[in-house]
Amino acid sequence: MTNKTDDMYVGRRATIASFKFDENVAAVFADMIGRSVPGYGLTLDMIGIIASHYVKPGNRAYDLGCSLGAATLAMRHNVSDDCQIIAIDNSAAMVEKAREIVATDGAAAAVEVLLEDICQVEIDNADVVAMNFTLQFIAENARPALLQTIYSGLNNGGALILSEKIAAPGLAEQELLSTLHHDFKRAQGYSDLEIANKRNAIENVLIADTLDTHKERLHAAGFSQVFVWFQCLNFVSLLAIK
Ligand code: GEK
Repeated sequence: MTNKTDDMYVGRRATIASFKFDENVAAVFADMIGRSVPGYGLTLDMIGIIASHYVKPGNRAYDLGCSLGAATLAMRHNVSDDCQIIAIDNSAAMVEKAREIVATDGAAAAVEVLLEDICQVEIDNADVVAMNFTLQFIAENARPALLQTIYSGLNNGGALILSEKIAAPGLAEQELLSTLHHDFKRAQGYSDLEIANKRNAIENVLIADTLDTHKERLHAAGFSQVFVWFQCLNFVSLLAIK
């Protein structure tokens, strides 16, 4: 995978434009997400392991908001050769790069990378749907319907892997988690200015829900079992089983 260093928010500037998944972000994305999301590498490893448990030979998995296809490849390397993975993203820059990365990957399972809005696609015959840090970018009022579509498209016993940045229920906890996340990013080599610039850029773009909201929404969509399998600071991954 491409690993150009993320230097997008170095330097002082008069105004900070809203964060967009454009070609500048796509070029540094692997480095950006790896240094910004504590536990990101582990979520990928576990998506592979969870997919190997749930995706039966000949069946299908989806990666919604695939970016460069990291979760797609984690699944591809852990499912049978006759499985199919459908990876979807609505950023043309991400999809272009994801297609290149998938083409140079040697695993056998078929992968299709689609340039689509995940709120408009059909999900069908899925044993696993992975949504690794994507729901947080979907308009809040569109989230219930998307989860409903995923639920309908999953096979019985199938799994949704939902990773998200979460909001804390109280102000004190929110402040502490934000401070520790800031410390994490500083330890990854980001300066205080870069961290502040990125925070401004992403403020109204990434809208985090509380863990309770996620759980309630997943139950409302019909999922019978919903539980957290991973948490580091305010980054959580849930498994929801149909
Ligand atoms: C990973 N899962 O590396 N339709 C399709 N894609 C969308 C939409 C939408 N409506 N909205 C946002 N995206 C990846 C990381 S990144 C997370 C996912 C992050 C896409 C957007 O273009 C971007 O590629 C992705 O969702 C979110 O495991 O940057 O924190």
